[in-house]
Amino acid sequence: MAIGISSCQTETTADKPISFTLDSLVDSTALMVSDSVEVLIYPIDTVVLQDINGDKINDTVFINEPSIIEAELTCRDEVCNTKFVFANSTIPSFSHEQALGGVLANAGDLDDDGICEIYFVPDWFTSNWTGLNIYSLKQNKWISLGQGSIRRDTPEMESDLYTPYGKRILKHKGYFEILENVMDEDGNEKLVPKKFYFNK
Ligand SMILES: [Ca+2]
Ligand SMILES: [Ca+2]
Repeated sequence: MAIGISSCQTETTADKPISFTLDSLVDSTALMVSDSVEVLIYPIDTVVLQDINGDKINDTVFINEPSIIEAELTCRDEVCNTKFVFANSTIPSFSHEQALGGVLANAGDLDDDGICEIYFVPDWFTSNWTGLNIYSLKQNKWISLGQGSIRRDTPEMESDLYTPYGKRILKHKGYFEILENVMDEDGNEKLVPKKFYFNK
């Protein structure tokens, strides 16, 4: 039926009412297109990390979150890259994939080289399982020192399984530990220290 009407109109293109109809079609299409063009939002979070590089000046970092497509639970860049840019441009920027921003904080100087390590816990679309990542500035480059599987810090849960991030990092001579959430074979969850030794 629709095809019949369409071919009928094609046969009478010279007709004014039809050209009018075409114009309004174009107009409404234009309107639809402009309505569907979304404004891309790249949220930026600002965090002060105290003094990271030992120059006695607190260091500020801008956390550039990826732009997301909420309905699809995906990111426009496909890898959900979160980028960290320091206000002090002598500190290099770095990025972490599979992260919608997250918590970035000072982890203290874990290896006693005068520069503080930092930890990053990514945000994600779903789930309260995440990773605690330790980054260290070595030869002007941020490198990963280790990662542990944890649950998000959720104070209302009032359980050790939701221990705050900073308290999960334990400094020792020559190594550090991350308290991970681990399931044993009986399905019981507990905190287990995961050791990371410093390369010497
Ligand atoms: Ca500093
Ligand atoms: Ca250090």
